[in-house]
Amino acid sequence: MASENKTPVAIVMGSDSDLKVMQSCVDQLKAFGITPEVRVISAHRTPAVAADFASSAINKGIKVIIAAAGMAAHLAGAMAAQTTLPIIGVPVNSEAGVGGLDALLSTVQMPPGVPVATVAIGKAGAKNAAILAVQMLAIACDDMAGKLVEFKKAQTEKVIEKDSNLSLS
Ligand code: RP5
Repeated sequence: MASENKTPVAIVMGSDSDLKVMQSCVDQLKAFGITPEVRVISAHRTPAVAADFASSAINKGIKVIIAAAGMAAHLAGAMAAQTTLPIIGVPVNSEAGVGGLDALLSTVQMPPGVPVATVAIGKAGAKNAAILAVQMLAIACDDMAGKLVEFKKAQTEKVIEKDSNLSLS
């Protein structure tokens, strides 16, 4: 699903099998009015494409890269190695993995000087990656900042409603 449109957020995934997790990231970004560029790029299977994508991202107007992978999840780190853009890493619990802990450690344990902002394993992390990306964009965008305020307000109201509707059996 490569997009020609100029968008501030790119999502890269190590495999199309990661999309079942990353769809929640796409959906959350769309809820904020952002249609991300989405690519399948692998640090191990297509390393040259990964390096080229990361090193040319700034010139395409991308502001944040979200990178998701499972198993030996080096994609976010491979992105961070090639760009000064902020990279958000999403560890994926892939079928062949060991519960996502493999991907979490591979993503988060970056050497000093090459940070990856790592979120939780799986769909919760994928959703948070989208929100974190919007928070980064909101630093320089009042429109996004306003949408975040509305998002938080709606989230708070939902929990308050659940609290008042709680019925125990
Ligand atoms: C990783 O290996 C991918 O990110 C995926 O989570 C995992 C398995 O990939 P497939 O065998 O499903 O393509 O690189």
